[in-house]
Amino acid sequence: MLKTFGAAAVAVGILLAGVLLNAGGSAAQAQEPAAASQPARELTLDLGGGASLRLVLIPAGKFVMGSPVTEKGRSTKEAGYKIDETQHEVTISKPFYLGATHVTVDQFAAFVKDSGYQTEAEKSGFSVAAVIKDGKLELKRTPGVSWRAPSFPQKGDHPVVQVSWNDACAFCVWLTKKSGRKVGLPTEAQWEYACRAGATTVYMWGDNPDDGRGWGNCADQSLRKALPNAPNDWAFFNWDDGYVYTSPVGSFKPSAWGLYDMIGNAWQWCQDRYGDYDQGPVTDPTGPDKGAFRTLRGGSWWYNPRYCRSANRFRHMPGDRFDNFGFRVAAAP
Ligand SMILES: [Ca+2]
Repeated sequence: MLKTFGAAAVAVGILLAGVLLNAGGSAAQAQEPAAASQPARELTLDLGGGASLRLVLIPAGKFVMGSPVTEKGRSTKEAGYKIDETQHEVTISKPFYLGATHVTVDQFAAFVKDSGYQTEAEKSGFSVAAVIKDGKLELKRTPGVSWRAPSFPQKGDHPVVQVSWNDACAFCVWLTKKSGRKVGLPTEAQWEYACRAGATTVYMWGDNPDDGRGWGNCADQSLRKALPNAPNDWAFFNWDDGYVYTSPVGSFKPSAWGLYDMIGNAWQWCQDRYGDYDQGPVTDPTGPDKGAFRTLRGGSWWYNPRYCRSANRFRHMPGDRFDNFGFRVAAAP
């Protein structure tokens, strides 16, 4: 289900300078005193206007990225999918900070207020809205839809949506300037490492999607009730998380590493271009050098168990934005 992004709302946006985080130790800020001790467990960045953004320290370490061929829901050639989750060992050589939650509407508003930035949806005057009508979810190119007005009500503590990869990078460039600290989108490897938080199972809570109650806001029974006429092959989690659309960030259980909503709520843009993984063991991979698509992770409020797996990969053009595309930021210690 839910793979039907037919109308790719491609807007060629500003091309931002790379905001890659883990390319090396150069990410550390020169003006900071050489730390004799470990970086602090948490970091809070001031966004101005009373808004702030909290990040948690993710330790350096090693993990197996991707999924075993036996994993239920994994892409198969038979199902017409690309095999893109080949398991390989990844070393994350340095600790890094990752946003405890998605960037919220209020946090994004602080950026817009300070910078005057207009998102790609705003500049082009339209976006693709996810509209529930006659018991079905439809994607419609709609004038006036943007992060300020997605196609459902949101409050300030919900994840900002209708933001493109370019928009998310613009936020990171702004916050880098404002905070004096290198801020960017996480790489796919950083994201999956942090999502797993040591777990080797399909989901951070285990292998069974039905055990995920209380962990996040996905395509659950609330959404199912709103979509009585959904196609028969659409799958839903068997639990009810109470939300049809997005939920306030931090509403569900944090992971073992203190991160909220790594699965569900809104897709999270990652830095990398989409492509095949390296075959062998790698350290701090940053994705392929070429390729039009950028990656997203984590599933969202309208995505089913298959798409909410820790190893699942999703991709879109950097100008695309939808009612379930958001992001969280990473920062160097
Ligand atoms: Ca839900």
